[in-house]
Amino acid sequence: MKKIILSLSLLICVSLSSQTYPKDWHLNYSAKDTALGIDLFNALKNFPQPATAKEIIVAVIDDGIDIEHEDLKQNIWVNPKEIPGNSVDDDLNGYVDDINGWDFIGGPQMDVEIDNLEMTRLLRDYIAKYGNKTKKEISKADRADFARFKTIQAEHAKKLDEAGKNFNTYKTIKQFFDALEQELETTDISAKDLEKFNPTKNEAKLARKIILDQCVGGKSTPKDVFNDVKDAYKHFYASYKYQLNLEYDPRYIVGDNYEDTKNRFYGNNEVKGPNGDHGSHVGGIIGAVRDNKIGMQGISPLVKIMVLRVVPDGDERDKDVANAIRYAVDNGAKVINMSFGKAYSYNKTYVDEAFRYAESKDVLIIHAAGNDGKNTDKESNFPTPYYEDGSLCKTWIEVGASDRDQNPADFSNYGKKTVNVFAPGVNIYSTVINNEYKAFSGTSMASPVTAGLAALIRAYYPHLTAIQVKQVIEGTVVKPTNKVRKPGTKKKKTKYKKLCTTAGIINANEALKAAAAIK
Ligand SMILES: [Ca+2]
Ligand SMILES: [Ca+2]
Ligand SMILES: [Ca+2]
Ligand SMILES: [Ca+2]
Repeated sequence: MKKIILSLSLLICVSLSSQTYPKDWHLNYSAKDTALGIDLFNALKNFPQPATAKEIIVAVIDDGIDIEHEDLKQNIWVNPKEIPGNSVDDDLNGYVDDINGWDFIGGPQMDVEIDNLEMTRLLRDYIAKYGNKTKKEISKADRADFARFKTIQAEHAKKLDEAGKNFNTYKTIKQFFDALEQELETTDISAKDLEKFNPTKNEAKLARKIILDQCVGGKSTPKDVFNDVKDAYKHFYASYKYQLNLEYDPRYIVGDNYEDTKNRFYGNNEVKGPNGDHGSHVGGIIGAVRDNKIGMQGISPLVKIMVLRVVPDGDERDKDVANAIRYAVDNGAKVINMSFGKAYSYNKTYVDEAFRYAESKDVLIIHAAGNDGKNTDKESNFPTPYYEDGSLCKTWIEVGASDRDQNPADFSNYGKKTVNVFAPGVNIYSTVINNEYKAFSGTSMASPVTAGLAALIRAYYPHLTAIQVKQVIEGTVVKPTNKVRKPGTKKKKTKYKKLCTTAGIINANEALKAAAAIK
């Protein structure tokens, strides 16, 4: 599931104000401006592009990308051997008219927008298998499986209950806000003007009060609060009505035989999908056009973004993740970014096989650690670099998120054994659909900062293997030694060495220095 850290709960709404964060802070390294990013500007100055440099394809497995975006278009991968629009699979890779990548969650008629959480899909299968059987009726061989069923069932019931309550709360709040918007005829109003406005309806009066309370101190505008409420309503609507709904299964849209993992060839070639904000943001961090004086700057100047649409509003499916990995590897990607994750896996064996394939083909995999403020040494965030036999994928980097002060983000997952590095992931300004730009926070943003650096290193020093690039990035982190707030807690203190394997935050200048020294 892709998770942008939005201020979803209005009642504790603190709009993340992008104004207080310099737009390119994540590329800088300035204590004076409290913009402690990856020091890319110095890196590019200190290490000019070698004559042997070559363009690197980065596959972005996400919810789609706006390939027409003014600041992305030039850097979107184009399949050189495929003729567009002739309904022929010219390059014989199994995908018809795959010009910029592939959409694994689309069908002949439309695309999947919202899907279940994995726990919902697992529970549906378990109910079919065990129904109302009690523990006594279960054979010894099935006991462990049955226990997993019961755990998932209890967790699902709890989530559904919470989602239902939140949905009803926001339904009411949204009615208030809609009433106010109707009277105002806009949401684009200053707090000052809203203060002078006298709504007639009681509902609108309540909304006005909520908004003005949120705008105290000037960190949020009324428009921010309107948008927060709309986003929160949409979020809980999707989660209650679809993601957790056992009756809802959108896979018919794709039309594949879902259980048949041998067939990798399904989906459609339209890669933007119904939204694509998240994927476009991720793509921009890696490879927005650097020298065009518009929008923002990506990290690598020599990059093409391959678009693989796999992530719905809900949990991505293992089958699609595995097939996207194989597509990326077979069509030339040297780095794969995965800014998604989930609490349960449906078919880990199948995903493992795809990662083993990527590892064997020298492809680097960068994965977001997740946004639950939890320790992934104890609770997995799938996919994981650990194969079922316990061995480790050697070309994988797991990434937590840091802020402009080099603190770990309070939402970031961490793990002394399971997270490798931290990278900037708070208020990152980047591209979203329809030629727009927004600041998002999440390990979803920290992962492409790392993937961008990996792409830069592989572009400048193409003789380095994926394992060497991983070693370079991990071996050159900046290691803050001070005590920092432990993610997911209010007051607990910890140190970076307890949060990840390398004890630090990635740094482009140090990484290029180390990479240049490898002959
Ligand atoms: Ca093709
Ligand atoms: Ca074609
Ligand atoms: Ca599509
Ligand atoms: Ca630009």
